Amino acid sequence: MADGRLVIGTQRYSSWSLRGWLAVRLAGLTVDIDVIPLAGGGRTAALKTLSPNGCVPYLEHHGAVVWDSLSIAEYCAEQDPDLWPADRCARAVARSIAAEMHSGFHAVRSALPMNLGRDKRPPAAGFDEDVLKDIARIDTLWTDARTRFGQDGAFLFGAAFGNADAMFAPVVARFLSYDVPGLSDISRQYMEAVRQHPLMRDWYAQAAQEPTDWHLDVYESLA
Ligand SMILES: N[C@@H](CCC(=O)N[C@@H](CS)C(=O)NCC(=O)O)C(=O)O
Repeated sequence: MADGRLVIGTQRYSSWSLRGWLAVRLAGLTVDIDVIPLAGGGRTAALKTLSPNGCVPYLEHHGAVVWDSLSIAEYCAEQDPDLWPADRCARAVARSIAAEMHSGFHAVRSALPMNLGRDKRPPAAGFDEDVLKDIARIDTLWTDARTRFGQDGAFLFGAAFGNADAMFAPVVARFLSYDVPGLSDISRQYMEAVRQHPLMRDWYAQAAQEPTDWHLDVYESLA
């Protein structure tokens, strides 16, 4: 019997859901996963009466109610502290970059929406200055974390795929599908490691099984 449930949106598109789902799976919570097809533009009626903020991801676990991806990541780290690095200074950086992802990078998020079905190609309109600035900042964060803290493995803070990687996993998906320019070799290797992580393979496989009538023109028609 499950200890609760995690509600997520269409896996093809829902970048915030991916973050919450990764944290829940990494922590090994035994919860049912309910997928709700998103309507696009924040107008998914079924969510408005479901979660306190009308959004996914949304977690119920042993009587606790948790919404918002970063809160879910923190809740999961209470169950499994290894989701953050053990070293205090590394952990401070991991939390900071996870928070920076959560509150920032608006240009990348709006110009390059996650669509796991998109073939690897740049947007027809190219990359504007704000998007390139976000890409450069993310490249710096990844390169810095990998160089300073990640030497003993393939992820930002080493061998373990943790909360910081979970927060950036949808960015990896975007950077791959929009074939973004200007990334260091270190970032490119990191993206490949994230893409090949078993949980990411699972997520992509599940997304590929979603009914095609869940596809949204607003994302599919992006040239
Ligand atoms: N800050 C929130 C953002 C969550 C969010 O915007 N989720 C989107 C799906 S990716 C959503 O639920 N939108 C509402 C809707 O489709 O009605 C978080 O980190 O979880």
